[in-house]
Amino acid sequence: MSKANLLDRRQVVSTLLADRKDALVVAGLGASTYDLAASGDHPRNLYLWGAMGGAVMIGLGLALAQPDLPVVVVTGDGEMLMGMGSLATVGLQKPKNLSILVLDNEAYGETGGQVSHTAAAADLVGVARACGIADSKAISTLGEIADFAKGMQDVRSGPRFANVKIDAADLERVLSNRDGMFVLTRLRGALGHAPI
Ligand SMILES: Cc1ncc(C[n+]2csc(CCOP(=O)(O)OP(=O)(O)O)c2C)c(N)n1
Ligand SMILES: [Mg+2]
Repeated sequence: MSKANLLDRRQVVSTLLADRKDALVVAGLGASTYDLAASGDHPRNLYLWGAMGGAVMIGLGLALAQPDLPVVVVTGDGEMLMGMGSLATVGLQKPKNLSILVLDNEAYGETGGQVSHTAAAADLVGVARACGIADSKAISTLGEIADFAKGMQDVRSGPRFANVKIDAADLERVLSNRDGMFVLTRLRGALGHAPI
């Protein structure tokens, strides 16, 4: 695909979450968290301001704890590369309600746009599939994002993984609440649980 056709990350995330219903959403640190905040704050959003490499493992924990709710992880290629081993655990556990979407700008955008491994040989779709996530694919259109969003509502057909090549533009930061306890307590409250 030519660079001109690459998707805008904010459009991807707002399309993904346009009809999110009860979904729990985990965003990787940095730009994915800004994208999630830009699509609208929500008590079922879990923003990561750190924990690079932890997004899928956190999503997996939520998915196993809440098997009747859709859980979606939206993260960057750099974050996913750091937490690549978590795909092996997802492939082992096969949580049917977990969906993972990687926003792949082939760069560590947050820290200055250093070129990432996905610009060369690293194929995250191939890794996810080889780890046992059979429903793993590359996505390149908003229509496919909308289909992925429909799929993620089916808590009996996952896990699923998709990698979408996105425009590497460095967009204005939309900041979510940075207090981790607040975000976590709010999410627990939305699920009917008392604060920790
Ligand atoms: C353990 C650790 N190493 C490095 C960093 C610095 N860091 C923060 S965001 C980031 C890049 C994230 O890249 P990616 O997930 O691809 O997100 P993008 O900004 O490109 O969307 C890095 C290296 C960090 N926060 N934690
Ligand atoms: Mg990136």
